[in-house]
Amino acid sequence: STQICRIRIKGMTCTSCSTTVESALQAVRGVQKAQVALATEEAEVQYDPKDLSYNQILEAIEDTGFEAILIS
Ligand code: 9UX
Repeated sequence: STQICRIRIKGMTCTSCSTTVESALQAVRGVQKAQVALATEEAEVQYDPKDLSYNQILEAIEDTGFEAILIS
């Protein structure tokens, strides 16, 4: 199954920042698709809720050094 969450990410200032976050998300088991937009400071992540919760997605982002806040 698939869930989608949107997350605000604080502190990204360049495309290298957003690529780092996007790659980290794509490497998490259970993440099916991850897109990070620098301009809007938002990530949209598709994931299988059997594999992980949105909290683990927030943690994966914070592990890259940026603040993550769940939008929806
Ligand atoms: Mo470039 Mo983004 O050093 O932090 S990766 S600004």
